[in-house]
Amino acid sequence: MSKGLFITLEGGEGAGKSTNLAFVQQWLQRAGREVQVTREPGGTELGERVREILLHRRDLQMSPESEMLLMFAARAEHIVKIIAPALAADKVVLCDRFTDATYAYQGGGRGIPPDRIAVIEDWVQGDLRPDLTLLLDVPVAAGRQRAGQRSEPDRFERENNEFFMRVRATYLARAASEPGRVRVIDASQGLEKVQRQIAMVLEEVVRDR
Ligand code: T5A
Repeated sequence: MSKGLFITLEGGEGAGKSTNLAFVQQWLQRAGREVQVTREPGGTELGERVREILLHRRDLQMSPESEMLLMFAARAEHIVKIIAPALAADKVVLCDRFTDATYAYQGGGRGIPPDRIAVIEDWVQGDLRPDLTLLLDVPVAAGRQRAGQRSEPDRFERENNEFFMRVRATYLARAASEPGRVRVIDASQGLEKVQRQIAMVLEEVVRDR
């Protein structure tokens, strides 16, 4: 049986995903695992081009449905080229965002019904789902303040607080409905405390797998 493990990192703006990704990677490597780090949207040549359109092409208007389908187009390529082969080679795939982000941003944020997202999820992913999702949770105002230090906001970062409150609520609802897979990390604390929480979850979930 494959020992591959699929771990995703999720959270709203300024939650600290990039900051903590390296910590998770190092933890896994110290535990003797081979790690494939990747991200969404992105991870492949096509995916990175789609990411550029989704995040940085301010001149392009798109409907919520087009936005969602572009996320899944990038994801389909990502699964075939990167994720599935790495899992088949018994690696740990550590992915910065995955389909929970589609439910949170295109579902909660843009208002696409979750059952419509689920249809595409099943079609594109088959039975592929993350084994573990670390949801870095921070109140919207605090997260936006952290993210606000960055110079040029992307297309999502220009949305208003209500949008990000819906995103956060959707993430938390998903965590409540799948508590075994989605572990909520209180990311409003200092970095040391955040990483202590992450290490405890990794210890519990990953150590023996
Ligand atoms: N998207 C994505 C969708 O809409 N649908 C989808 O299906 C998918 C896959 C992707 C965008 O695409 C959307 C969601 C996103 O808007 P992204 O690059 O993944 O973009 O998203 P960002 O939210 O911009 O992610 P980052 O990882 O770049 O930023 P974060 O999570 O905001 O984190 P980070 O680490 O850069 O931290 C921000 C600042 O906070 C500080 C850091 O030092 C940094 O300055 N910080 C802390 N400060 C104090 N205490 C802590 N505990 C701290 N943790 C971090």
